[in-house]
Amino acid sequence: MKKLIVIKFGGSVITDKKKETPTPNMKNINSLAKQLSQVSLGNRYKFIIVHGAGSYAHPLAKKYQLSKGMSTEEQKFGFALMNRQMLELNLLIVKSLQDYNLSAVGLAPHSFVTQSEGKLKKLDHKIVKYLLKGNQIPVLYGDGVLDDKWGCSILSGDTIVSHLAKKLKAKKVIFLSDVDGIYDSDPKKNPEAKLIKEINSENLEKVLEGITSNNPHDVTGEMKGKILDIKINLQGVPVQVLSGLKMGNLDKAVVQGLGGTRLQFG
Ligand code: IP8
Repeated sequence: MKKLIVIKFGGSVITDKKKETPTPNMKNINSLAKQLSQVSLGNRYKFIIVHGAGSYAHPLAKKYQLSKGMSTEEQKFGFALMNRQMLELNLLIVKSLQDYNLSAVGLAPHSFVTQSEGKLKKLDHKIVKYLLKGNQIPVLYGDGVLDDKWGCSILSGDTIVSHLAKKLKAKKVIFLSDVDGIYDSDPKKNPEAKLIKEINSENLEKVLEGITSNNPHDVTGEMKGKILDIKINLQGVPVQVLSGLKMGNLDKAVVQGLGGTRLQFG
């Protein structure tokens, strides 16, 4: 039986997240594709890839205030723009994976996922399941989606990761970010920040106190939201957060369970 692993390519790895306009990081995208092709060689795993939005959607979501609906014509245009830009980012990633001979299939969440007041309502995981059965790699992403109460809302890639990992009984979840894992304070601001190797129910509160968000364009609350999401939605699933910028990291995380921060609740 092949082990199912859900991998999130963070928006800060695949794009330049500080830019206001869509700016891909092709070097990192290609490096991740290469690493995934290497780790796929032994044919021991099935993968679901979920990627973040970075500069392809966070600035637009903020500019048009799309996290709680779209009532004006301007907002509806912003929503359409955001959907298109995310399709473009997904295409770059899918193409890079295919260039490394991986059967990656892009799935646009805005076309089959709905939310209600910003909470996931319907995601047909069977589409993902069928692709996995055929040894294909579904590639989903954080997106602006329709919302039955607000008109539209933001579906974070992390929500997709948790939902699919739970529904499809993943053996492991890996979050690839632009830092080596989770630190006791922000490593981009504090050179003394220490990497936390393990997070569990015992040290959770202390860890949460030390984390601060440092990107004004990010509408999804970054690391804190991620940790709480993991605690609530990924009970019993081993999770690893590590840098996607270093060659070989993906292999280390998938095969040996090493590197970065490991989280497990329950
Ligand atoms: O980058 C956010 O997804 P994330 C999606 O995974 C949008 O947090 C549309 C801002």
